[in-house]
Amino acid sequence: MPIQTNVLLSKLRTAGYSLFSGVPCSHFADLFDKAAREPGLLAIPAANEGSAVALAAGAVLSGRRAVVALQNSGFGNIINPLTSLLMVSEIPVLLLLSVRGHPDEPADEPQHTIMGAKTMALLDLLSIEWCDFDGTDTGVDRAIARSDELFRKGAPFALLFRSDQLASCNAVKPPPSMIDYGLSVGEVIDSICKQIASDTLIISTSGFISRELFRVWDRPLNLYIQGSLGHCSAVAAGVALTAPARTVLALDGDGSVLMHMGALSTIGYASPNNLIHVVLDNEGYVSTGGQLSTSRTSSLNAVASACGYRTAALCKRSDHLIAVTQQCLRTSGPHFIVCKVNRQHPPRLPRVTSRYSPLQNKTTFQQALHNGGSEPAQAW
Ligand SMILES: Cc1ncc(C[n+]2csc(CCOP(=O)(O)OP(=O)(O)O)c2C)c(N)n1
Repeated sequence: MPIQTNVLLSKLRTAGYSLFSGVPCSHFADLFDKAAREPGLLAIPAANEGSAVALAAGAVLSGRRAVVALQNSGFGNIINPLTSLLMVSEIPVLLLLSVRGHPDEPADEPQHTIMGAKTMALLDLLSIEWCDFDGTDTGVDRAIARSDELFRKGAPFALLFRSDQLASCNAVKPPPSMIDYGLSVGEVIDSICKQIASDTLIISTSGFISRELFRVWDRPLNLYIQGSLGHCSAVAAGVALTAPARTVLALDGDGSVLMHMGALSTIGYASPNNLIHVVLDNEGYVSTGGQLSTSRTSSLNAVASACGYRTAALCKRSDHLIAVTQQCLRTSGPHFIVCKVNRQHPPRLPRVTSRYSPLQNKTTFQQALHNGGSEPAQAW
């Protein structure tokens, strides 16, 4: 039996939780939106799970109770602040941890396999007490009561959620301004793919953006990064720096680029002149249900420019995007293009994994890269 998101949030409020942060998961489709509307709860979307934990720690230091919601793929992002700040200093937070890829569940996407099987073991290894949510109201009460006891001892507690355990899993309705952007992700990818040379290497980020590239122009020179959220641009920069004769296109999302924004500084410093970094900015986490990101209040192109990219542009219209892409193709990079996009995708967007495992995609990409380039092949 699922529990209503509202019920969960009101129980947390009653127990004294007044700060909510985290990074979404599709298991938490409306949790972030409802938390933002919950009276008395300060709900702040974080760019990275680690910063959500740190934000929560700050709130606890000033006397609040804080809860952080995250997917188990973001567990790796919190291990450092959890162990080296919260646990050693006895700053307690409650974690709502969604579990993707658990071996008991129907097969999930391959990027979840290892973390799905190891989440509980990792929590045990770190001596973090946890319990599996049983889907009932009393299950929440019990978890909150146990978290209360651990709060008094300064220890964290994790409540684990599986799919369909939160009832109102409706897609979040974005404010109208976001729907108004003329271009869709598919249209932007189509437009750019029509302009680039056929041997351009494309590295795309997790979720719908990779699935759109796969739908629009699947080819061996595409590397679809379906996990490792936020690392697409660094992988692309690594390829660009070591295969300087090739043009490399990174197709990133706003949630993704925000998650590891330090990569922009690395790229500006290393300055691969053959890199074009495109951010498809729909101002939210559309792949996990459309929760808001913080990109609306951040000028990503200004950040890229300040980090040392040679050019940085903001596009909202097709003709401008074409002109900017042409300019990027004619001149030395690294280039950065933020393209504001709406949230429309075709129904039944195909999954990359319907055709390739991550290993097959990597092998095909690597072979295609070496066949078309001047660098010697190194297979592993
Ligand atoms: C470290 C980590 N945290 C959370 C997730 C869950 N997740 C998968 S795709 C996604 C949304 C990415 O948003 P964005 O880059 O803006 O692309 P969009 O989905 O909006 O196209 C999230 C949060 C994840 N895969 N990894």
